[in-house]
Amino acid sequence: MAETDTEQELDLTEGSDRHRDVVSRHRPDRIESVEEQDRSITFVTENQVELIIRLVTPEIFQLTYYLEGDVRSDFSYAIDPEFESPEFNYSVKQEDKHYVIETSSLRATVSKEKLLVDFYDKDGNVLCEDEDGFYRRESLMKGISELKVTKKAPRGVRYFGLGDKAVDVDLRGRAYENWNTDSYAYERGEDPLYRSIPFYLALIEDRAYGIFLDNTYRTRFSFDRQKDRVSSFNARGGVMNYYFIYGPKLKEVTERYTKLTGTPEMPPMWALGYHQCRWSYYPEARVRELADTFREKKIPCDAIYLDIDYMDEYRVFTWNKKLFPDAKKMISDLREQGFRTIVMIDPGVKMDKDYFVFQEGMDQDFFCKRPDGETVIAPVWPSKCVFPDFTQPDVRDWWADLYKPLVDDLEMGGIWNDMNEPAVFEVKRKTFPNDIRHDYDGHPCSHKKAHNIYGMQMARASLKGIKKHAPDRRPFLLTRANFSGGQRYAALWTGDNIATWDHLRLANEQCQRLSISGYSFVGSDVGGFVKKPDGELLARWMQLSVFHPLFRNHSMGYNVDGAAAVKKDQVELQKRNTENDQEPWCFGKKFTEINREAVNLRYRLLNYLYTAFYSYINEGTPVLKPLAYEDQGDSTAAMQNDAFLFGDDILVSPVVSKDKTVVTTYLPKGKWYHYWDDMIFEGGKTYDISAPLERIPFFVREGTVLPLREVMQYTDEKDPDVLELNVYHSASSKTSRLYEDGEEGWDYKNGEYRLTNFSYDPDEINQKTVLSASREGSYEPGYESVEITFIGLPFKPATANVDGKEKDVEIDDSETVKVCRVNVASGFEEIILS
Ligand code: NBV
Repeated sequence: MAETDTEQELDLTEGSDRHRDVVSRHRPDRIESVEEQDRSITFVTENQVELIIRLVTPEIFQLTYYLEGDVRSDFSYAIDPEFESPEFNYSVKQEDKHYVIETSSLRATVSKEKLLVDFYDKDGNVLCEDEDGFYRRESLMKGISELKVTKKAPRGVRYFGLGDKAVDVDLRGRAYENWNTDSYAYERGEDPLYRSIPFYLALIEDRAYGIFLDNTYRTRFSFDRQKDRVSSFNARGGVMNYYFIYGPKLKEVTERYTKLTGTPEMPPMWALGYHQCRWSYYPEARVRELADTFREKKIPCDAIYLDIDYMDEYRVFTWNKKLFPDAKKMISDLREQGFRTIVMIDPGVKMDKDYFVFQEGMDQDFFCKRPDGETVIAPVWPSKCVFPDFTQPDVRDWWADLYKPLVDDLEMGGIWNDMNEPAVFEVKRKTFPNDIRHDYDGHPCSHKKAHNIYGMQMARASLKGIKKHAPDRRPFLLTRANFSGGQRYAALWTGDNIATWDHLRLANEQCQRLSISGYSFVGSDVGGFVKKPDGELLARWMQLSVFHPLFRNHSMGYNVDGAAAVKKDQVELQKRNTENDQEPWCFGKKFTEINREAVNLRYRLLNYLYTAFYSYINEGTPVLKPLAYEDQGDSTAAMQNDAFLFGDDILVSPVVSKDKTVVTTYLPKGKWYHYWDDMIFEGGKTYDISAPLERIPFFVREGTVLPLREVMQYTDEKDPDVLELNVYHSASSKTSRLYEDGEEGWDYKNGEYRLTNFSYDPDEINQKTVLSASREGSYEPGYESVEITFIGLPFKPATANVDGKEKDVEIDDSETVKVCRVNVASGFEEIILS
């Protein structure tokens, strides 16, 4: 096995007995001792490599490797502090060549000779085998420079996940790095990007497992890159500490990883509405005009963003009074019109002795420092900046309180954290030097270790502030940089993309990938951040993003520095320039209509999306899933990049190429209803589906009860009068659910929610079908009646029996599908159609 490092450091100059550096390498040899305690089994080899296998759940094993003299700390930012290991049985046995650890789901063997670890399912099928296993390299001058585990990558194994990598769905054949990087105008394949999620999934035949490397240093994952059937993951320091997470379903692996690293709380419903952003909307008159245009044109919208220019020369937590003379009044007027305002806060604090944030931070010694104690000063928007060390609890508390005027006094709807990789201008490296010091919550370290979690800890501090100063409202926070576990704190967008068709495809792939990597509250800059889309590209992007959890149109626009504009008295210029506009109405009447319909569709689907969030938050189920998640034994499904699942029962086939009005799409097995015309498609086949400009093709799984909400101009415009339910007939039974609550505030945590479990039970032989509903929770929704449409019935019902009473039904017996409508009370329990 070739070493991955070079031998340079040894510098064996003839005649000298001194070396530039002294390197040592470690690979475990024979096991010398084994000890078992509290679900942890410790193996020590003759050359003093120690492996601890901790059984976290029957499906999750944590593997940690140490060497003699290592400091042991199990501190992790990624693992959800609320995660609890259950009680379960397991055994440890000794065989000829191995130790065998077994739970009800998973078996791991540890070879006596080389400490190689292999994983099997309970039937003995191979899941994952060490190739070379553990390796560590360190040197006198650099300390630990490589920690690595090498595994076999058998033919046919597919790899998924790893967060936001800008590549097709299967990761095989490449290596990827995790190092949070400001990647303005990134291209397909560019790596690393803004965030680090060192978690991947593998599918071997139809068995899935995942690996989460809980290490915040720069990490690298390689999936059969050299076509040598080897995969590996390594870190540039710290401890080799990874979790093996068994499925066997891909969905279960994602769910288990997500539970381990945590989920956010239910978002406010408005955050799932449409958002409009731009760099930057100013002055106030422009923001008001924007808001009025949405309402005039009847395009629903719930949130408007203010990018950096609202600040006083980019000083965070201040306002440019010339551009926004009365922010409080503007925000409250916007609220009256149904908009939430969201403002940007960056980590860089302007160095200015007359600026309170700088003064307070300096007085309390809260900014990041160099090893010898100097404060780090680096250029970002306000030129020279200092940076809070968000890894210090006191700093986070201070930062949280800085939000009081924004969220309490001004009742800001949400906060947007940008540039928190942290991004630094002018230097090639784009960020801090490696030797900057961080507290790391009482485990002091260098930036090498803290870089990837800097943005995450900023988001954590921001969330704390928003929650503390608006305790009755649900927070909305958007962040750019993050790390595994950071999904607990903030939604995220994929960064500075470009208005090209390939970026539309990438947005689709990146959002799917983030979602299966535990991060479901995601979206892209709709229309592209850099450059201007044409009407068609924007329309297709809007249509795709109807199905992305975060639906936000954002662009660079015609970007004139706000502060400079004020100085040069050019505010009017910014106001008037429309050259690069990409709001939904900017491409003529036809496209305005198409975009309005897309946003309307989003608002129709909000209850369904909200229910998908409920599953995400409570069960870790990803909101977006590649088709491999639908049928992982189906190799055609596993190869699809464009089509994806939205929630459990909708399959979306977006148009991601120019001039295309037909999409070729594979449908996995089962029957699927084309939403637009209720045509039924038999899965397991590929179809050409008509996709005129005004429509994105999507399909509903047979047997589904799909809630559809009344379109409003913003989510809390009024209580809906009715809820519609589309019931898509299937020959066999299926359950669906609908989660509802107050859509804002915390009452749902005290039981004020309503979870309706629907069961659709057809009896085709007797030409009968039953829809039943059972409910839990005390929430009473605002609507009183439910309009139910049964679609695709194979017979023509004569009556509906609703909770024991006969009711009229309305039949629409078109040639292709039989549709039957019934109106019932919102608390109905059973409908029998016969
Ligand atoms: O604050 C300006 C932009 C913002 O609009 C964008 O969404 C961020 O990703 N920000 C980056 C800084 C400058 C980018 C060139």
